[in-house]
Amino acid sequence: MQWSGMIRGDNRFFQRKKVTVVGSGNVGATAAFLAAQRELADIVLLDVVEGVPQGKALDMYEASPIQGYNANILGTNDYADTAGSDLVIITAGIARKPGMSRDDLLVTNVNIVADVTRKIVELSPDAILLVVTNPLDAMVYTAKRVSGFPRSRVIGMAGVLDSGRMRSFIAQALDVSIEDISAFVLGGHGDTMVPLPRYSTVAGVSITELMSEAEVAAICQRTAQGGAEIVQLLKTGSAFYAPGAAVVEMADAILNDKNRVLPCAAYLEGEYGVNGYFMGVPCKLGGGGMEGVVELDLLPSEMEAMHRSLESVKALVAQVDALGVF
Ligand code: A3D
Repeated sequence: MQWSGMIRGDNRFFQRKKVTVVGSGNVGATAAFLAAQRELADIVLLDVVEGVPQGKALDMYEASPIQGYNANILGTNDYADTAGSDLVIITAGIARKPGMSRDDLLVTNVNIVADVTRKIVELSPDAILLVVTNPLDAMVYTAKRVSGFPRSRVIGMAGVLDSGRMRSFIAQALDVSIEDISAFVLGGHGDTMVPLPRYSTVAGVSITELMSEAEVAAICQRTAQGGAEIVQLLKTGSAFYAPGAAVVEMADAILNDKNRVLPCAAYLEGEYGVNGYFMGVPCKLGGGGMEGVVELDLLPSEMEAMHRSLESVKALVAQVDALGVF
């Protein structure tokens, strides 16, 4: 058999959209694998550790004929390979272990995220940055400050994961399909996150009409502690399957310009009475990134919970500012 006029080698790579995943640990590798399986883009997996991104990328590529997906996956330690990325997912940093809160990671991770962001934006000035590293609200703030990108192109992942956890607990409690459940968890990605039962529904019916107050409260409590529950069980690190899936849900909305309405950490400019901080709010997510904030009519008690959560975000941001990394 003979082919003519074929484009080969380097020219063939990156005809699709290009996604870089920085950090080839648990979340990064899971997100890369899920994104490849959905054929969202060609993927560059980068890490500081030599061999690991290369090994994981090759392993994923070797799974492609078995699973039947077309995506090039490159593992690297060299930022030159990330040039011209459309979307960059930042998962680099340390994860928590039992007894640690997300906030305990701040000092180590702020330097890592600042360094990664500097190197990424130099070679991908038009990219959309999707930050995952914890403490999320402070790390996405760091990426915004360092990159100088508009708010549409710096987004944090947290709400999709937290809402996913809430949806799974609702499905279990009511014994109904996860397909008919939606949920919204807003606020910061910490113990003060704000699950919104009124806006969490089964086939459009609020769970406040389907469960007792005590059952709703138990679900909200388990949602807010969802990350710690997994850390307690794993003992060596934190969750990665659901976080990886949440990242890919957002990547899909962006790369395929879906205009989904998803809870994301967005830089607020007056919405919800917040100015100059990242908070989890419903956003329109499409080809331009964070294309708009959806302002829900919150009850005074819900608004109070948002502002309590804002206080913890502010405390984290003050710590970042005090470290003088910018
Ligand atoms: P882990 O499996 O330890 O992977 C982190 C990876 O980052 C490792 O492979 C490191 O080698 C790599 N790394 C460290 N420094 C650098 C650097 N300067 N440049 C490039 N790579 C580097 O952790 P994980 O994947 O489980 O978690 C990663 C981060 O995501 C942690 O901070 C977690 O807390 C966070 N996380 C956030 C959520 C949210 O919902 C926001 C969920 C799950 C995990």
